[in-house]
Amino acid sequence: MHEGAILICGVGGLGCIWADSAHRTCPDLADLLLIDADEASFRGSGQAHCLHLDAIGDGNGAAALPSLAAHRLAEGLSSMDGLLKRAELVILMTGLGGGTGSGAASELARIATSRNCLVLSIAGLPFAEQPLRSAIASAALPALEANSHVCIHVSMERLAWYARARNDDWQTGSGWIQDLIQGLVTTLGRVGKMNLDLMDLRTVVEHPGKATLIVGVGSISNPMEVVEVARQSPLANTDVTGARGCLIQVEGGPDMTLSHLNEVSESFISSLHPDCQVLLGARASDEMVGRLRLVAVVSGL
Ligand SMILES: Nc1nc2c(ncn2[C@@H]2O[C@H](COP(=O)(O)OP(=O)(O)OP(=O)(O)O)[C@@H](O)[C@H]2O)c(=O)[nH]1
Ligand SMILES: [Mg+2]
Repeated sequence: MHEGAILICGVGGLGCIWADSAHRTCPDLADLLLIDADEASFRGSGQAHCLHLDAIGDGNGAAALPSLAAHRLAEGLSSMDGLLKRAELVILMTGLGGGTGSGAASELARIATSRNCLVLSIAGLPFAEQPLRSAIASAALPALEANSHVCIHVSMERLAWYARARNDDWQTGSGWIQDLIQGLVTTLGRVGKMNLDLMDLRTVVEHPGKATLIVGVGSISNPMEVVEVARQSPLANTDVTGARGCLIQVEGGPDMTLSHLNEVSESFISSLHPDCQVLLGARASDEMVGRLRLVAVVSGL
C-alpha cells in the first residue's frame, strides 16, 4: 500500500455496502475496512479488511444497541492497528438509525482523529416514515459530527429519489456516493496536472464553520450542466453561498481544455464568498474521455 494512505471504511450494513461499492471505483488507491456485527456484510468483498463486532460469536449481528457497538469497536480495533497507523485520511460511511453504525461510527471517528487522521464522514439519515430509526440517528449524529473534520448528511429519501431518476439503486448510493469517492480519492491519491494533496484538504477543512463535499459529473459538451448537477447533489440542507474555503478539482479526459477547466471552476466559485480561499486542481485521464467531473470540498459555511 502507498504512502499517505487513504482508508475507506464502512460501518454497519448500509455503510459496508456504500464503502464496498465506492472502493470498487478506486481499488488501487485506497484501503477498505468493513465493520459490522453481521458477517453477511463481508461477503463478496475480497480485498477488504473486516472487523466483526459480534463478540459473542453467534454471527447474527447482535450489536443492536449503539452503546454495545461502540464498546465492541474500541475493543476490536486494536487488531486493525497497522491499518490505522498508515491512514492519513479516513473516509467513513455509515447509515444511522440501526445499532452498529449509530454506535460504532462516532467511536471510530474519535479514535482516528485522536491518531491524527483527517476524518471525513458520510452519514445516511433514515427515511421520515421510520420514527424510531430517526430518533436513534438524531441521538447519534452529534458525536459523529464532533469527531469528524467534515461530516456530510445524506438524506436516504433524497438518495432514493435521485436513484429513481438515474435508474440506479439507492442502497448502493445511487451512483452518487461512488462518484463522490472516486473523485475525491483520485484527486488526492494520484498526481494530476495541477496537484492537490492531503495538506490542501487539511488547509480547507480547518476554516471554522461547517464543511461539505460536492460532486457533479456530465458530458464535456455541456460544462455548465456539470456545475448544475454538482449544486444539486443529494445532500441535506447544503447551501454553499458565502463559503470561505474551497478545494476544487476538475477532471476530464485528454479532450479537456483550459477553457473547460475555467468555465467549470469559475462558475462554481462565483457562488462562494468573494474572499474565499480557493485551491484548484485538475487532472486528465483516459477513462474520463468525453466527460467532466467536478469535486469540491467547501468549508467555512
Ligand atoms: N427503508 C429501508 N431503509 C433501510 C434499509 N436498509 C437500511 N435502511 C436504513 O439505513 C439505516 C441503517 O441501517 P443498517 O446499516 O442496516 O444498520 P446497522 O448499522 O447495520 O445496525 P444494526 O443492524 O441494527 O446493528 C436504517 O436506519 C434505515 O433507515 C431498507 O432495506 N429499507
Ligand atoms: Mg446491520
